[in-house]
Order: sequence, then C-alpha cells, then structure tokens
Amino acid sequence: MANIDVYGEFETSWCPGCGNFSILKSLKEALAELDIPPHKLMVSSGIGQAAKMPHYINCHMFNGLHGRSLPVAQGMKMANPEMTVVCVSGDGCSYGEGGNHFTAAIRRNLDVTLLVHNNQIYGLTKGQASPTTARGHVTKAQPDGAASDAFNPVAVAIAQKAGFVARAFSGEPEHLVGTIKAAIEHDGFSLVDILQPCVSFNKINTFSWYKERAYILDNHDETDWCAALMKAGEFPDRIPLGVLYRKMEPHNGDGVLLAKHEYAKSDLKELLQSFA
Ligand SMILES: Cc1ncc(C[n+]2csc(CCOP(=O)(O)OP(=O)(O)O)c2C)c(N)n1
Ligand code: SF4
Repeated sequence: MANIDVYGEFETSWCPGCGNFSILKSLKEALAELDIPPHKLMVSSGIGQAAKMPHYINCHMFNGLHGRSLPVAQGMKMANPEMTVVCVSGDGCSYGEGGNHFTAAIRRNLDVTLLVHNNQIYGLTKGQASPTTARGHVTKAQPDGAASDAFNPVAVAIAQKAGFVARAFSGEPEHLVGTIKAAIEHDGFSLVDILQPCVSFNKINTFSWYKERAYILDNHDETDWCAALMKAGEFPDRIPLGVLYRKMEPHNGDGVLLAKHEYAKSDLKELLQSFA
C-alpha cells in the first residue's frame, strides 16, 4: 500500500463545505490502497470546479477543454496502456458539453475510469441548470425553473450495458473509497456518478437532501440488467449507492497503435507522410 502523502497536499479554490473535498480525499485513499504511485497515474479533466482536481494530486495530468476530458483520457490509455487512467469532471462537463463523448466511451470500452462530481448544477459559472438539474429547479438563469427533465446518467449507462456503473455520495466517504477502488480495478470503462452538494449554488440538493434519500445497496445482483435499471430509476425519491451494474467483458484497444509500436526515426518521417 502506498503512503497517501505521495499524492501531495495543495491549496484549493473550492468553497468551504463543498463535496469536492471528500471526493479528492477518497480518490487519494483509493489510489494508496491500490498501491498506484503518482508516476503510474494519469488524470484527465475538462473545465469546472470538479475539473480542477488534477491540480490537487501529484500525477501526470491534462486539464483541457470543457466536455473533452474523455477523449483525452482514452488517448492517454491507448498511448500508454500500463498507466492507470482516471477522468474527473462535473455533471455539466461529462453529461452536457461532453454528453456525446460519454455515450461513445461506454461503447468503446477502453480501460478508463470516469468519476463524475454530480452536484446537479453548473458550479463554476455560478449556478445555471445542468443536464442533471431537476425540472422546475429555479436558478438565476432559469427564473421560471429548469424547463427539461433531468438526465439520469446511471440509467443511460446501464441501458447501454456499460461494463461498470456505480453511484456514490461524497457524504459516505468510506463507501466512496471502496467504490472508486472497484471502478479502477474493473477491466474496461467504468462510471462512478458521485453525488456532491454544491453549498454555494445548489440550495435544493443539499447534504441533507442526499442523506435523506441515499441508502447503500444490499442483496442486489449487479449482473441483472433489469434489476439495475429499476434501481437507477428510483432517483430522485430514493438513491441506491453502490455498483448498480457490472458486465465482465474484455476491454478494447491495447495501445497497439502508439506506445507498443517502436518506430525508428526514419520510419516516423514515412509514417507522417502517409497522413499527407
Ligand atoms: C464549450 C464550453 N461551454 C461552456 C463553457 C462555460 N463553462 C465553464 S465551466 C461550466 C460549467 C461547469 O459545471 P460542471 O461541469 O457541472 O462542473 P462544476 O463546476 O459544477 O464542478 C460552463 C458552462 C465552456 N468553458 N466551454
Ligand atoms: S461553487 Fe459549488 S461546486 Fe464549486 S467549489 Fe463552491 S460549493 Fe463546490
């Protein structure tokens, strides 16, 4: 087991009380327990409060465009399959601006773990509705309430038969550590949708709102697709936490195009010309 200190301690720009702190700590604990040292870890993110996370961990990192964290993460994995690749971003970044990449990544099934900090709001841009905001939720930008039904990410991922679909809550850190570990250990694409309060801009989905509804799954058959869909559909009345669905199928794409292929310098010139 690695010492958690190897991932560093950094000053953050998050608001006091934000759920992001617990997610960051839980990720570091999971990495330490899995004995993944910083030089074996790649973290990719987009834009948002959650997406600042790679700056707060010692690792190889890429903090890129809003919604584009998954394509980068998949590229990292293809280029260097020996690395553990984790993608972190908010619900807006992952399901809104990056929504198409989300469904494509499920189908592609590379060995990448997606951790979504789902606060049901756009935090960084000060509280507009995101895809996971409930219909009718009033914000400064939606004074008459959000006009669309909320996106249910775990239901969509299960419907597409993603390899590993889990839900967690920043207010259940011990459970969160175990779920992140299981997601990283899963061989293929894994999603952990982590519910987290945004104390500054979401006054509806508060810590107690989640706490009242969340419960840890027990006696649930993760391989039962219909049962998993039913569990995902309980949101928002009840929120089952844990692995909702798991399908054991080998991952795709083992970096045959890049890292595993050694080119001589002269080959490279020829290779580049083949793209002209
Ligand atoms: C293509 C694009 N669209 C919109 C923005 C503006 N923008 C930056 S962050 C953000 C919302 C972030 O919300 P979320 O991804 O849920 O993360 P959070 O800040 O809540 O952690 C938006 C809309 C942008 N930078 N790029
Ligand atoms: S705005 Fe919300 S999500 Fe962003 S750091 Fe503050 S509490 Fe957290």
